[in-house]
Amino acid sequence: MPYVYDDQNVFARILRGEIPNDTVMETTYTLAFNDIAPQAPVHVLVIPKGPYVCFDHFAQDASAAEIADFTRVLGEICRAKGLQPGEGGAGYRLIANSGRDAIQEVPHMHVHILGGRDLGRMLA
Ligand code: D5M
Repeated sequence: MPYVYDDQNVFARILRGEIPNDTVMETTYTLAFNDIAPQAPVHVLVIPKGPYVCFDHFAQDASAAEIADFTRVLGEICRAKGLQPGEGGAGYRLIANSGRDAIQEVPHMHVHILGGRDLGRMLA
């Protein structure tokens, strides 16, 4: 089945400047902003600027440059927030809810960066 992108979703509207956001970092291909309902002291959403519905759509259709940029932004934010476990930070969790079973609310590919507290075990 082809991916169908709904350009009225809230992140599409943020990208068009129709809704404000609390930007953390912006590059040519990627935007990162604070989650409106933070679940941890650090809760940043990282989205590609392209119209991708979910992670597998992004992985399939995005260019190598978009994917590299997105991945680098994720790492840069983890470091900028002091979360990097190798250098004194206490770690972080990346989550990409995709589709119905994951209860993806916003149908624009995004990765949550969570950190700044003990996040507990996710897989039990
Ligand atoms: O999570 C979607 C996330 O998007 C959820 O944590 C709330 C957040 N959200 C929704 N609207 C906004 C705006 N306007 N700014 C910032 N964050 C927002 P999901 O993975 O789809 O379940």
